[in-house]
Amino acid sequence: MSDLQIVADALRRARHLVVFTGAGVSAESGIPTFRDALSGLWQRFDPGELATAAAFRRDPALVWGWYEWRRAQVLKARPNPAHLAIAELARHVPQLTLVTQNVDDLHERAGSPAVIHLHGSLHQPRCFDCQRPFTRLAADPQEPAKGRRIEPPRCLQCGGPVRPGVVWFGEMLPEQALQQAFAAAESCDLLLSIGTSGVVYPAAHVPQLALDSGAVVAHINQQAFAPNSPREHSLVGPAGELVPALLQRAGWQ
Ligand code: BV8
Ligand code: ZN
Repeated sequence: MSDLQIVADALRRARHLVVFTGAGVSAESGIPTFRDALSGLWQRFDPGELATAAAFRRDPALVWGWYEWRRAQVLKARPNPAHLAIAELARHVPQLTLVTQNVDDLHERAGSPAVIHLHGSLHQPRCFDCQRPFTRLAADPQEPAKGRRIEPPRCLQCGGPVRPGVVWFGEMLPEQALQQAFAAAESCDLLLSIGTSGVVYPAAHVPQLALDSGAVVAHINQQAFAPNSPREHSLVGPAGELVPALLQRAGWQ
């Protein structure tokens, strides 16, 4: 029996499904993945260098410009068939917990009701100094021309620089989101890991926790994953094709 059918059968039987997504689920919406966010405007910067508080302190306009460039892309993008199929899954399984590492809002715009954002969101900026939410974000961000920097807006209360509402390297993840994700991984019977390279921790613990807790884990990725257990499967291909195919094989579409 094909891996696709094995996973589709596990999907039909699932009482509690966890869907864990990374940048690959938004790739077919035209959003560069974290690794190839280097392409285009930013190939001369290492995102691991830009996605840090130190980089923001050093050059707030460069980092703010990078995030505004990314936010402009998200606002222009549309959910793709993978986001839509994940939202559809919630209408068929008794319980679905959606956990994402992505900072875009494409899951929400595809209709997924509750999204656990482990690494925050581009759409919730806050003051770098006093942490107050900043609610005056431009509806249509200026797209920085090649290398142009954009001075971040100033906090209305304390005048501090506004930062993106994302979790940077070296920063703690939101405690409640992380606990919810771990608890769901420990109690699910199937976890679909979609479009993630699984290199960033502690988020990358989630699929392993599900596997260690006895769940079936399926990696949906353009790259093949070498399974470590008979309960681990690798479905190779674009998420925009494979997730709808799973829905069909489960007889739900
Ligand atoms: C923490 C938000 C601890 C920002 C992100 C030294 C100092 C400090 C910390 C560390 C350190 N060394 C290691 C660490 C830990 C560090 C870490 O794990 N580093 C890695 C690089 C080794 N982690 C942290 O720093 C975390 N915090 O540890 O705090 C602490 C303890 C005490 C006190 C204080 C702190 C915080 C990490 C959060 C970083 N923020 N995002 C932003 O977006 O700018 S991470 C970012 O990259 C993403 O959110 C994601 O999590 C991660 C990986 O990206 P992916 O989503 O997997 O995307 P990627 O491009 O890698 O892969 C895409 C995949 O999709 C590929 O597999 C590809 O094949 C596939 N694909 C592509 N197209 C498709 C597809 N699949 C299907 N269909 C397609 N069409
Ligand atoms: Zn402030």
